Amino acid sequence: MSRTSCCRICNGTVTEFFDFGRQPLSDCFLVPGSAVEKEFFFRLAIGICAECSMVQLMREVPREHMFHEDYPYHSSGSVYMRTHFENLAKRLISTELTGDSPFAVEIGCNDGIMLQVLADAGIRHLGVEPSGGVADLAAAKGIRVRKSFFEDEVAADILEREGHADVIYAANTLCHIPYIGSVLSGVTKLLAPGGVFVFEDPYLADIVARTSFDQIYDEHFFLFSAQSVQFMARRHGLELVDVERLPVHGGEVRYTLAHRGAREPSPAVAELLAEEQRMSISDLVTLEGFGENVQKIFRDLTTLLLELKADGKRVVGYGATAKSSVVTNFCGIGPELVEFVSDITPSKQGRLTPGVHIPVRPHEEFSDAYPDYALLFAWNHAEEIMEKEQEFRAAGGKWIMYVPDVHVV
Ligand code: DWN
Ligand code: SAH
Ligand code: ZN
Repeated sequence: MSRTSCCRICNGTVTEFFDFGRQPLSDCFLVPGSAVEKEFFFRLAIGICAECSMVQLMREVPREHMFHEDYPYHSSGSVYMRTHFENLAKRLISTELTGDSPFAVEIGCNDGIMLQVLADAGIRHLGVEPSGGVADLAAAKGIRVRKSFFEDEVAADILEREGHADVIYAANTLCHIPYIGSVLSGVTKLLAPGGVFVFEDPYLADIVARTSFDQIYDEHFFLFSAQSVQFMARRHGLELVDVERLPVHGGEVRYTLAHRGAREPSPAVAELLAEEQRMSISDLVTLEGFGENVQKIFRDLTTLLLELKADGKRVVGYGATAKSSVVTNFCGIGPELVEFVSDITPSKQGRLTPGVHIPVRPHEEFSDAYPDYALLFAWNHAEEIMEKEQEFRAAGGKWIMYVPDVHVV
């Protein structure tokens, strides 16, 4: 039985290649004792459009369910990510924001991790951020934030009030927006004739190569490739002029779009497109193979956790990531297998993880009595975390990893 839906980019036919079944909202951490029957669930499945090759979810979750006052993710939690965004901001300042009164807009600025650098440099900027709590954190740092979803009408209003933007930037946000056509028409209006729209998101080829299936969840509506982004850009009079592979969040690509004809595309674009062809990442056969690898991780992880439980070992989760929701709910990993999840984010602590309801505890509970094993849900921050958790290793602790396969280190 094949299932299909209508492509959000081109109205073509999207064919499903993997079904994760019934899933909760990945960033909805419950207050203990609250009405669990009110928890929102939906069927998480993913497919690819035969026409434009955009990989996308089969069903959209209403945006207000995900991005609201209590959105719990704080971008500034990772020191490595702070450096990553600082480097990007400095580069934009020296290459793009060089005119008389340059203006930069960030879509999804969260707690201001990137805009802080522009604000400190005295650059005119505006963050557009619908999640009130994190927007307030950014505003408290002196960053200009507009609390709304970025879309066509909002872009038109910003244009009227502030004029064209020399840079429009979005990190880990564009892939969150099913109504992306409205965002791109807004960008086309707001972007100065010689300006750039730069965005970075998890890269389909890395997800397939590493079987990082937990990048697929409610918030990640699209998984981009150079091929699908180029097609999408052209529909809006934009051109893909540069691509850069990034090591963050398990492998991303930073795409640069400009008005068509405004800039000469870099050779990196053709090179990445050719590599995608070689890897056949947009072939249904490749994506179905990915699905088989996901099933293997699922079986191996469940088996390992059951064995450790039978041996009386203590296992604690590390990082209450949005990504981990699909892992725990797909594999059926609850508090009987994972005692609690350690997380440094105050808004997640004291709550229960979505669906399977594992308690989230502050980091001190991890370091005060190290478990035998830590299941690294924040595997994308492995380098940073392993560096600061050397005492856990020294105390005999072991890490359980599940990307690209299940192994213990
Ligand atoms: O795309 C998205 C990315 C950028 O952020 C959003 N849809 C939601 C969110 O996804 P995530 O929750 O999977 O992101 P992270 O960055 O993998 O989350 C890391 C989690 O781990 C945070 O809750 C903070 C926590 N953490 C920790 O407890 N100790 C992180 C580090 C680095 C640490 O040392
Ligand atoms: N840029 C940050 C945050 C990523 S999390 C980082 O890379 O760490 C995704 C963010 O996108 C959330 O803060 C969410 O509130 C925001 N978001 C979701 N839809 C949006 C939209 N239509 N316009 C602007 N921001 C949006
Ligand atoms: Zn399509």
